[in-house]
Amino acid sequence: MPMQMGFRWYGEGNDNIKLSDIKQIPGVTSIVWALHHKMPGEIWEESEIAEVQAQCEKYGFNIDVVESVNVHDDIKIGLPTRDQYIENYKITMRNLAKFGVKVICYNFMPIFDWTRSNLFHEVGDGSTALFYEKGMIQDDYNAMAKYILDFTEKYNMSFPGWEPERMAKLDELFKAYKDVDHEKLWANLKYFLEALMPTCEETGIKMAIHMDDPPWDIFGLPRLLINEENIDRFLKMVDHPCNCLTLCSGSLNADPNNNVASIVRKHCDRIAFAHIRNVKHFPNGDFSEASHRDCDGDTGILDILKAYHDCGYEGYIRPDHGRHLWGEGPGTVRPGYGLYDRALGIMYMMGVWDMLDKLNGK
Ligand SMILES: [Mn+2]
Repeated sequence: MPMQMGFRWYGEGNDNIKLSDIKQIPGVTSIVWALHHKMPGEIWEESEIAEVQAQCEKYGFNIDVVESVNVHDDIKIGLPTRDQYIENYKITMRNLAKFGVKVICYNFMPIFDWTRSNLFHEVGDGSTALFYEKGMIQDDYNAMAKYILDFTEKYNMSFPGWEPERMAKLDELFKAYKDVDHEKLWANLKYFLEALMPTCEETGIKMAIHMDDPPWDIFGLPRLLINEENIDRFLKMVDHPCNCLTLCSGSLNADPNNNVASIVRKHCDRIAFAHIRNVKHFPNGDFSEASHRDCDGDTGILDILKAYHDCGYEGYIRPDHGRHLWGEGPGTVRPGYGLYDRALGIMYMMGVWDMLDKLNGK
């Protein structure tokens, strides 16, 4: 079985991109989806899952990969209430398995999900991309949250991990995380995963943790999935074939010291889901997202794809964020999730992959 190409889709009425558009991109077999109206900790009901499956099935897509089932803060903080939320998570896993779901992507970042200082930064060719200005993301978490939330409000969107209900209680959340240092967060992650592994065995679902984005502590909050050493620790900590990675090349390579291709070669059997994204670095530590073409950024896209191919990767793969092109912009597109650049990214990846197949006589 070859690798399986996916495309992230935010759902009917929640995404301007239509499944019929995605159908026209060569090679896509999986819709990467989620129930975006669900708060962390809520149970995903069978009827809701069935609806998405029926929509995707109409176009011949499977719904094998969910991104994400978000983890409740009480689990990350390690509060006694976490057990109830873990039980809810298991019910959601069982419900998802009934519809063929095989991989759950999630993250374990305290309070903030992915973080950027500009969602529509001019790249220089007329397109825009997500941008991270290091100097802007230092102490004032309220200012950063305000930038994102003003944007979501203005364009009537919500971003996963940036639920306005949670963000309204930022000061409270920071207080709740006050004693959660790196070691405490590792312990809470271990507790969560050890509780879920029997349900993974029962359902066949792999839990695939996304890398932290960006891969360093922000606003004094600890982050764990940031480099090869910590990935080694994570996989050893719960050494189970269902404890897997969503290896996000863009997240990791925001730190230029990370060599994503070497991590692929080391842990290919534990990568359930691959995100391919290119990042361009600036000398002062800022970074911009870039097209998937290898030479447009510094991530080493060709080396990464070759590593997956050499290892006989059979998991799921998707283009991660793309630039906004050809009229895509604020109000018409989810930042990073336009149609065109991700479609171009898929064609680039497919071109590389097909050639590697050919050179290897496949
Ligand atoms: Mn990613």
